[in-house]
Amino acid sequence: MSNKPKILVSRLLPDVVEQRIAGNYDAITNPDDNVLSARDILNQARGLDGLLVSATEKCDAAFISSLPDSIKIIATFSVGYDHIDLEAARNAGIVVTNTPDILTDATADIALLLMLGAARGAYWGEQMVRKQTWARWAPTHPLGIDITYATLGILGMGRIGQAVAERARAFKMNINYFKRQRLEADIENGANYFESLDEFLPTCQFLSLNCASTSQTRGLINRRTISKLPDGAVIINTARGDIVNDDDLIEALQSGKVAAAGLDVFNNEPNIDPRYRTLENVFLLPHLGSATPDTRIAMGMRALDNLDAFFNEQTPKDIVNL
Ligand code: 8YV
Repeated sequence: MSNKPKILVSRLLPDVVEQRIAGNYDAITNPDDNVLSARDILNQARGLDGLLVSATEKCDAAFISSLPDSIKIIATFSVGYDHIDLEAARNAGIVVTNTPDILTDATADIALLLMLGAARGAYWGEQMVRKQTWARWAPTHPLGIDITYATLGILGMGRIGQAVAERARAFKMNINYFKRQRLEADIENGANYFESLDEFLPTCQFLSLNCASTSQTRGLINRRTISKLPDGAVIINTARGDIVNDDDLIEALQSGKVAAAGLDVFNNEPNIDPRYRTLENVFLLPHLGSATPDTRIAMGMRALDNLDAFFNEQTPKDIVNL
């Protein structure tokens, strides 16, 4: 019998990550990458020491309370951990870890792609070419929105928000941010701090959502907050879909109050609100924030570093429910 720790790995991970898992763990893996329900995981959980999940597996209080007592760690292959009930895990004596830092650049790159794509008509422009509705070039239409010298408001200026700001500086954007606590001046690096959301929103020609999904931020972008934005604002979301109220954003996109949106994340992925697909002024991506080979490998390695530390009786670097 192997004395390696026993884990379940919910999704198929990059080859080198799977190889490291095979070397160090007695693992139940998912080579076909089927989407596992909570029941599927629970049915295989007996005798396990830990779980390596991703954001596609909802670990709510009911799931956590049904896990065998032998499971002492849930490592998630994601920086976000809104799919895990941290308090239920803490109460069950389960450590939860995530994978911060290594997907910061890849996600910030996607935020800039969305910002440019939404503002300059990447969707409708591409449709014109592909559908052959590009009859002739014209000086007056169609036109996009300049990002250079515009004001970018960053909601949630953590690691990813700061990386978005760093990129936006190359476009000479004026950067404002809203966060619970002001950053140190060297990290702020010229960005203007707003303590009040209601004072921050009217400044945001571009609004980039870079906060975590929490009880304070869910539904934060709604009719009331959208009404505070300047007319013709552009909204970018690389954080989580549930920060946005879809009915209210779609209404604002239809009326032109919000001129365009760039969205990489949605409520109820992948079954998103179908109205988004019909809007010309949205640029949509299928949750690609961390989707590069190096980033996905680094995420897997980071999740394994946390598991290895835990099973070697060291403190994992990325515990999120202390
Ligand atoms: C991941 C993400 O690709 O890490 C996160 O929180 O949102 C994504 O970039 C995805 O969640 C994988 O678990």
